[in-house]
Amino acid sequence: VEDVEAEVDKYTLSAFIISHTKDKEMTIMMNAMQLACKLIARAVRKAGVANLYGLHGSANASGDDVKKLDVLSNDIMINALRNSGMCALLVSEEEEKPIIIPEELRGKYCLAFDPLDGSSNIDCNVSTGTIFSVFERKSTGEPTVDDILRPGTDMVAAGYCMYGSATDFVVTFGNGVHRFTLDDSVGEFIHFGEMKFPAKNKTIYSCNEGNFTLWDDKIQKATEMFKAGPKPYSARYVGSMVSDVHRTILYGGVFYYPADKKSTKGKLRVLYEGLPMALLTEQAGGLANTGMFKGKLGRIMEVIPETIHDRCPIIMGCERDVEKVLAFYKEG
Ligand code: P6P
Repeated sequence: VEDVEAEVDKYTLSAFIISHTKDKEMTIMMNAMQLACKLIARAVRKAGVANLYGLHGSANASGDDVKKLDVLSNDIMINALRNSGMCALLVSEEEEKPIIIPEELRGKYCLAFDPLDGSSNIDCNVSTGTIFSVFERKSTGEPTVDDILRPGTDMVAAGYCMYGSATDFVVTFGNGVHRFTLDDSVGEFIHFGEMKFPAKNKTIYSCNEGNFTLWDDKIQKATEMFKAGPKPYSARYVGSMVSDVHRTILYGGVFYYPADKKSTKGKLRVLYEGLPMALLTEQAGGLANTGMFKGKLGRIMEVIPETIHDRCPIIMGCERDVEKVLAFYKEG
């Protein structure tokens, strides 16, 4: 009995959103979001194997074509959010153009999401995730991209769902970061607690060093500093942004995907990678900076995307380590 009582005392994500936001429309929209993440989690857990069948060009047992997981995840996200009746415009990494919700199903939220970030890792069973950012439209009438081509400081919520050894849902409404873990036996995300950078941050740097020769000399020097010591940092890089950011907030350290000679804006997308992860990082007590971008150092939160798939450089993590990287720019 005690265990059950203890479980009941813990918040489910739904109960948390209601009590934390006291906003009916946000609650309805976030219920659709969590349903989508539960369905994607189930597909990822099951379809990893199905994907192997898919790799041999065969159909699955029921004779259907095996949908690539990222296409399936995209369909799940779009259907759930559209049917919630709370959204006006959706931007997906999988969709070239924004999705305008039909008038009869339209609500006040504009969302950008990557339905399955890091999906290239599925075939080797490395963790992946769904990342989302939420804006509240200011305009009326027909929604346009201007409703979402806005700075991160306009976001009203952001989060991700990580499909790893457990399924973790992490979200902020601008008042702290909260982590939930999926209890499959009841199909509920159970509140795990508030997520913050640790008081004592581990010395970890996380980047794709294969790009080293393409980086500017400041990023190269910062990376050499982490490796040189006096106590060398540990290198940790999953190659799935959700996993690298989740570990960075929980353990400390710095994750960076800087601009380079080939990609002058970096690789990661503003609306559904940079901005949501920057809000979460800042809300957890860290820093999220672009490094030298458009002639200045600046908060990722102040970047305004020029197009819905625009990119920006990323340096995010605990204050100690982000400042160590930025110091090379400040020294000139
Ligand atoms: P690279 C995954 O493809 C992704 O978009 C992010 O999840 C990840 O941080 C990054 O790209 C990895 O890129 O060039 O190191 O493979």
